[in-house]
Amino acid sequence: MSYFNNINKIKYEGPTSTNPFSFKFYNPEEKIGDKTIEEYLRFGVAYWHTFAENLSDPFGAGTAIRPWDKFTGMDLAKARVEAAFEFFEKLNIPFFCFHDADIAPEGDNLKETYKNLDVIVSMIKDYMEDSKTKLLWNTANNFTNPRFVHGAASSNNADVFAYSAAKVKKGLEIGKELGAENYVFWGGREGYETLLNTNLALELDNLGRFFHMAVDYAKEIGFDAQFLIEPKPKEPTSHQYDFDVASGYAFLQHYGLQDHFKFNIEANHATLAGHSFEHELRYARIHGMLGSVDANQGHPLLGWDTDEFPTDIYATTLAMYEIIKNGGLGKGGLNFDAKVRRASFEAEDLFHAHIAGMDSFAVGLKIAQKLIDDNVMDSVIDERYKSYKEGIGKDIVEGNTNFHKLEEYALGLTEIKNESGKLERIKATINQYLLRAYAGE
Ligand code: XLS
Ligand code: CA
Ligand code: CA
Repeated sequence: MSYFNNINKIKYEGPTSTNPFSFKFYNPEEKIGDKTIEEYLRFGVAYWHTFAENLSDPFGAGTAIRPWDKFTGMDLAKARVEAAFEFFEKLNIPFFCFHDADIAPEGDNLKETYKNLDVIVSMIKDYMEDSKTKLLWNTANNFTNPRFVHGAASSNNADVFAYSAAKVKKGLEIGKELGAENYVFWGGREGYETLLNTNLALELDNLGRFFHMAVDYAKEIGFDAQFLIEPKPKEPTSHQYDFDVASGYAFLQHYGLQDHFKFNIEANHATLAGHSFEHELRYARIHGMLGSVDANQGHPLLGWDTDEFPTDIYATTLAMYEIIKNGGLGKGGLNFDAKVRRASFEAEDLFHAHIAGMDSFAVGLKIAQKLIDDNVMDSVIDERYKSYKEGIGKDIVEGNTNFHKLEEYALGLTEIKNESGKLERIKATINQYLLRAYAGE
């Protein structure tokens, strides 16, 4: 059975194509440096938004019309697998990602849930044998069911801690079975509403214990995926423990976990934390902690997690700049944790959305590579920090000075001269690169 029968395989047709079902900039085989664009970008489809999302919002019922809507229960789960692999093939996408709850319905108890998962996982495994699409990461949904009302690994209820551990244990087994390259931890309810009823120290210690047990179990079963923490400052709780990369990194170091994890950075979560996307990427990169990316964007006028498909080329350029500087994403990739808008309710909108995202990142990659080849940002930064290359600055960075010597130096200064940071000049130059790319240069 075909779920998208009037849509053919999406091909690269170049920037002047008028076919909406074609890539204009994403040419998977094109080489950038020593890698193809496909190898660089490692795009993934998010199962939850694309196959399990009905586009409801807090004010209204779902609007999505999907060819698998007529099914329910396990039949629906199976139909979604069939639709997913047809979609992956038509989009020619190398990866996908899922939560346990996206692929199979929960049973009446944990044993039943495992049974449902086993059926679907073995079906996915069969489909993967005939498909080029691999599993970028899987994760446990430890936030939707009411049992997680007080959190999962940070719940006040030890039974919930145990239940959450069991779900992650199963998730690690599934990841191993399907050859997942990463395993993600997003603490959907790991946070608090108010400190008035919260034992902050115990919750954090328990989270640390939980992650150690996950590391131990993966080792025990020989599952060598990269573990990723996905920071998000709020939503659904008012304060989440993995607030941003900086606080997540402090947490990992405090609990001795920093060698076992990297970060999965989502653009919309960065903006929720009051950061730019590139801030989070840069912060992770300079600490050797950039693992993978959830490629989306927030709405500039809304302060919540709108998970839009990424179309802002300025943002994709600055993001790709960090990713190239990182030497790529290794085992990570660019997962479209993004949903079509509520008014884009037709199944073909799922294709338009992914095409837009893939083209936007392909353009971003090409422009960022040019900025790097032409040394645009590095030359600005080198010039701006030149005072640390000689004299007192060199002594500071080489550790050859102290407060006595610095005071003596400062007392001898007759004048301190600063130079312009040239922000507008830099922005104009970046625009020039963007516009030259539009002009096809
Ligand atoms: C929600 C998160 C979630 C994670 C995986 O805001 O983005 O979807 O990526 O649990
Ligand atoms: Ca995400
Ligand atoms: Ca999100």
